[in-house]
Amino acid sequence: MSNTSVESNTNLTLSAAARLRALLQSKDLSFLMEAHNGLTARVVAEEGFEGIWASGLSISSSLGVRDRNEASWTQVLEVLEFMVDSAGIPILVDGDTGHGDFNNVRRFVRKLCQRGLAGVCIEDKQFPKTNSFLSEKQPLVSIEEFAGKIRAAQDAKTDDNFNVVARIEALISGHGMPEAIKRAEAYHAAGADAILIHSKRSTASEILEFKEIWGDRGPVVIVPTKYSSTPTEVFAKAGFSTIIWANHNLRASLSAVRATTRQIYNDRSVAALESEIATVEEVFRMVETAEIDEASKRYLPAN
Ligand code: SPV
Ligand code: MG
Repeated sequence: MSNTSVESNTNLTLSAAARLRALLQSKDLSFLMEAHNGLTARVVAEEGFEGIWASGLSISSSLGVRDRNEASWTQVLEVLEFMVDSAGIPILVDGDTGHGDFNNVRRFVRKLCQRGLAGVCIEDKQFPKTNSFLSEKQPLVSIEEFAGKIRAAQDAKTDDNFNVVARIEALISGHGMPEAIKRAEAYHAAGADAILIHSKRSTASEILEFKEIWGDRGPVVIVPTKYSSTPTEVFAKAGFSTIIWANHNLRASLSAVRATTRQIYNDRSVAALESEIATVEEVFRMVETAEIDEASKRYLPAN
């Protein structure tokens, strides 16, 4: 566990957006770890990650709804605000399609800037989106329409360092490499700070081919969920900017909660679990409960 605290992280001179920008632009491979609420954001920061992926799949699933814009964007914003408050490291928001047209994108981006989010990733599918691993041939918006959304996001941001990542779904939707490259060029020209090329193949061949053609025209972000067995070194060598580990805390939580609930139900007792699960003291520590006692000394009357 790294020695991080919300206090020390938020006091760094660079804004969260500037720190994410540095990660995206760094020659070294960077990593964003998924979180979906304030507590998981805190875990990710404590374990040493330099940035967070606020996953749409994970946030919506943790709310018990589908990754299909069922949670409204203001409901997502509420979750993001808790994450910013507890993380202290930059958060890249999974902005889905931008929650509508260019105008929704503008309002969403302004709100993300106001709440201290470091960047947004928007994808070139149609609203309401559905998760990329579901169904074939999901419809895309035109290149022109999506380029307009990127320009709208860049024009709307109120922090110059806020990052706009353009996510290409052409490979996911079966449109092939030439279309993916064409889209990357258009989104780059429209001002995207980075391209996220998504793939649902079980090998990395597709995204490696994309990177080979794309070269070093701008940072490229990948999400190795389906091609998870490819060694990370391969991505580093190919010159990718950033890897997103997109949903693993949500999936780990689901397994742990399922196993715990099942065991308690079957045992009709919690005795066997006590040594396996986080202590109540650890929960108090994670949310800095002791700080209240310190503050009480400063702010409450002595008697
Ligand atoms: C998410 O984490 O919500 C993503 C990544 O968008 S994926 O689920 O792979 O599409
Ligand atoms: Mg998503």
